[in-house]
Amino acid sequence: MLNVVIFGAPGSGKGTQSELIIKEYGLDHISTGDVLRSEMKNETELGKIAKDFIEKGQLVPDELIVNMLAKVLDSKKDSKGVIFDGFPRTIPQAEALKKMLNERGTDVSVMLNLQVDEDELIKRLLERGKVSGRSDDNLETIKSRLDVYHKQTAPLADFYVKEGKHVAIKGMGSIEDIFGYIKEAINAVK
Ligand code: B4P
Repeated sequence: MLNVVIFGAPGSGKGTQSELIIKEYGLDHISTGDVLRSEMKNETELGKIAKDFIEKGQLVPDELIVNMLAKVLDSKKDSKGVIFDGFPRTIPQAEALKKMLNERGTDVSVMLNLQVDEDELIKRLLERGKVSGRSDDNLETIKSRLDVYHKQTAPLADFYVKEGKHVAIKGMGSIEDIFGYIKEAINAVK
């Protein structure tokens, strides 16, 4: 299986690039952000809990995310590979993902770390906020999301460096150029 983790700060283009990767490689897509937004829309128990965290720009607790992910992963049993978009976001999530994949006889193939300057991230998210209707795309929440990213998520890069899976990707410039760098990284492990 070709399992790709797409990683980066909020607004770094994980969702945008995932769509192109799916088209090119025929992978299944698991976006924890999308799953959580759908749970919120349907006002499920998980959605109600997640809403409080997301609106404050905080991460949803690991246990809830890991249980949610295990269920989604089981629904993709016959897949030729998965792109994990927005997951893992903490070390415990990365450890849980490794265990879940190993139990299914597979592992992460590559982790793509999108590198984007902070000013550009804020600009993109404010721009998206004008049309997305997302309650977390406002300046105050964006700032706390970036703070949470630096404290809880960025240290995860080292986890994948140690696993020998980490590839830094220049995430500034045109969407097509960035996708070109991503294809090089995926083709090297496929
Ligand atoms: P996510 O849904 O994962 O979203 P994101 O980090 O905000 O955005 P992404 O990087 O996908 O940006 P996009 O491509 O859309 O998370 C939302 C929240 O859910 C989190 O804050 C957290 O609370 C919760 N959550 C999710 N997963 C979790 C987990 N595992 N554990 C705990 N909590 C979790 O790009 C952004 C914008 O930039 C778009 O408008 C796009 O058009 C634009 N753009 C993209 N590439 C561009 C480029 N090259 N140039 C110019 N603009 C570009």
